Amino acid sequence: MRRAGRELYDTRPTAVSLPNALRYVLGRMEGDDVATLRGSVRSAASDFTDRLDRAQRDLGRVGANRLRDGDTVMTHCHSTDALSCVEHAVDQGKELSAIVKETRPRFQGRITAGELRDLGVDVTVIVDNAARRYLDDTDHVLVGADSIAADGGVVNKIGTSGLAVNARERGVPIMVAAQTIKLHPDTLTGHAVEIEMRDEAEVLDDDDRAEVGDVAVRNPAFDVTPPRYVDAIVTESGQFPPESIVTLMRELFGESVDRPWEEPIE
Ligand code: RUB
Repeated sequence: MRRAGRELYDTRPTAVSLPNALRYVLGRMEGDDVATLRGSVRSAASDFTDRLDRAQRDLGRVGANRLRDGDTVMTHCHSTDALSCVEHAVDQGKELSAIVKETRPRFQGRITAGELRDLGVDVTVIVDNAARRYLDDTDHVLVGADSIAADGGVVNKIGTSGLAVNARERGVPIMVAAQTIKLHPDTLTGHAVEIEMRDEAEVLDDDDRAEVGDVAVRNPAFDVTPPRYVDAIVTESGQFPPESIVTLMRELFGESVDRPWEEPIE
């Protein structure tokens, strides 16, 4: 299990939900024989997924309270936490519209567009570069997070920070929907969140490359939105101004953070 944990840990460096999940499950692994060990892991994994489902529902109820009937939200990427806020608002009988950024290079915005439409939301898809133009028609920017740092910085899909700066300039509030599993405990001790760099072929494929020629390509998957551009972080424990998220982080993790996947394999 620890070996599998290490392999999982190494898959993606930015989203902290993965190490936090490993912390939860491997930290509860106990027993002297295989059957007991297996049982403890299975039961921890099932508790964990139940808690996730509950947290997403609770968070959705909190986020929905910020949305009024007739509001338009602008989204970036695809976040199930952000969608939970919209879903609960719709359940409360509010009619909502959404302006959905397509989110190059992997177009996760298309998933968001389809799911919002299925919820009965009036959806308009735009290219990422059109966001500023449509901010005047927007009541809330609503995004998720891959990690939240102790200073309240929000790590999310590349393009979130530019959207937040533009939204602030247009006076549109920025709401981040993020379960507490997105709080990054390593940042309590000064570590920075590593930003995943992805394959350049996602930006220029072989045909594009043949046309454009020998140029450098950079494809960071995430960026950091400084806390001053974020109005509220909505969690299952209520909403927080980004600057006070550190209090919640200390409550949940204390000062020391376990890394059970790194413990020696006997
Ligand atoms: C996904 C992404 C999402 C957050 C939040 O990036 O940036 O906004 O992960 O999602 P990628 P959720 O597609 O590269 O994984 O709220 O569902 O956890």
